[in-house]
Amino acid sequence: MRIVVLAGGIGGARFLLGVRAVARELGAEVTAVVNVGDDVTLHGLRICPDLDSVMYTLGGGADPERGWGRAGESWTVKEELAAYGAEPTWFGLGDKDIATHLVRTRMLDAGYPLSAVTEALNARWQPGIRVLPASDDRVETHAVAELDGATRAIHFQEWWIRYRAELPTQRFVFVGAETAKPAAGVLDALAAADVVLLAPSNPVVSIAPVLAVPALREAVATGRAPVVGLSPIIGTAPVRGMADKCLAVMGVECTAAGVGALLGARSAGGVLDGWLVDSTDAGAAVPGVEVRAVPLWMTDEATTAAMVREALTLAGVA
Ligand code: GDP
Ligand code: FO1
Ligand code: CA
Repeated sequence: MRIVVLAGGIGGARFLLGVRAVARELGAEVTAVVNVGDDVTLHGLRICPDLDSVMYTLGGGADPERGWGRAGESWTVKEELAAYGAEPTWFGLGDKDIATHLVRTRMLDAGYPLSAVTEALNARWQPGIRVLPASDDRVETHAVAELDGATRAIHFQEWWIRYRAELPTQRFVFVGAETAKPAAGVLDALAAADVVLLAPSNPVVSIAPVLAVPALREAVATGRAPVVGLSPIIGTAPVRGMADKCLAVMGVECTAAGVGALLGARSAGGVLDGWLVDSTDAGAAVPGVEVRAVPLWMTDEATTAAMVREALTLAGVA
């Protein structure tokens, strides 16, 4: 069996731990197609937070508390940059993490596409799955927000970290998405997939920018493989993070049903055949989508693997 997972950072990475465990039982191949909308260049370094969260988590090198960056990290470079007053001081780069960005930036500058760079970085971490960026082209999430009395588009990282997702915000724009092509390997993986899973990632700033790449969305929406998503919202709150603030910008109710409706049924121009919601949200309905309620807390690899088995069953491939 071939499984393709669309994923963001921390939620996507934890979900992929469960997918990898189930894939090992089944002898299945897994390809993760990861959001690049959070990517940013700071201090001359190209930083890909979601790709790195997936790589470090599956490679056993992620910080378990923060969820992003490396375990056992030190912050000497960050302190030295701050001593120079080198902006932005609101973005913290760890010393170990910086080595990743140095290698990535050097390879990109030498002309390698992000997919090739990602493969090279992952060769060290041996994640046990194939990790692909959604696109080799620039697809960068910006927030159109009220700031200093004006309406301005700011990079997602500034909106998220510096302003804690608290600015009055009109909308998100995925800069470059319209002309972006899926990264090398993405369309082949989707064409060969037996099932496509949408990780319980932030629907607005992790899953939406992946699906904003036109040919990628088309392949998911019209492909032969069934598509099953898992809700990142349990009850009326995200399990962690600020997805509620992102959904508010979209005018979407922060519930499993609200997010399911945002993704929509494949039969109605959306991307879902099936939608898994948490047991506490039993009764949630999404027009045209088969909804099933099961425990959706990724407390450890075993509970996450159980979620993956439910998703494969709902897709009709288990
Ligand atoms: P980010 O890119 O690092 O923000 O991570 P993702 O977008 O991949 O995932 C963030 C989302 O994961 C948040 O909206 C959380 O609600 C969701 N999430 C985190 N842990 C869990 C969990 O245990 N269960 C479910 N259902 N969702 C979770
Ligand atoms: N999140 C923070 O809240 N503060 C930071 O200083 C920060 C730095 C950082 C550096 C590298 C990296 O890969 C991720 C980093 N994050 C930081 C997390 C990141 O901003 C977001 O959580 C994700 O982009 C949302 O998916
Ligand atoms: Ca993200």
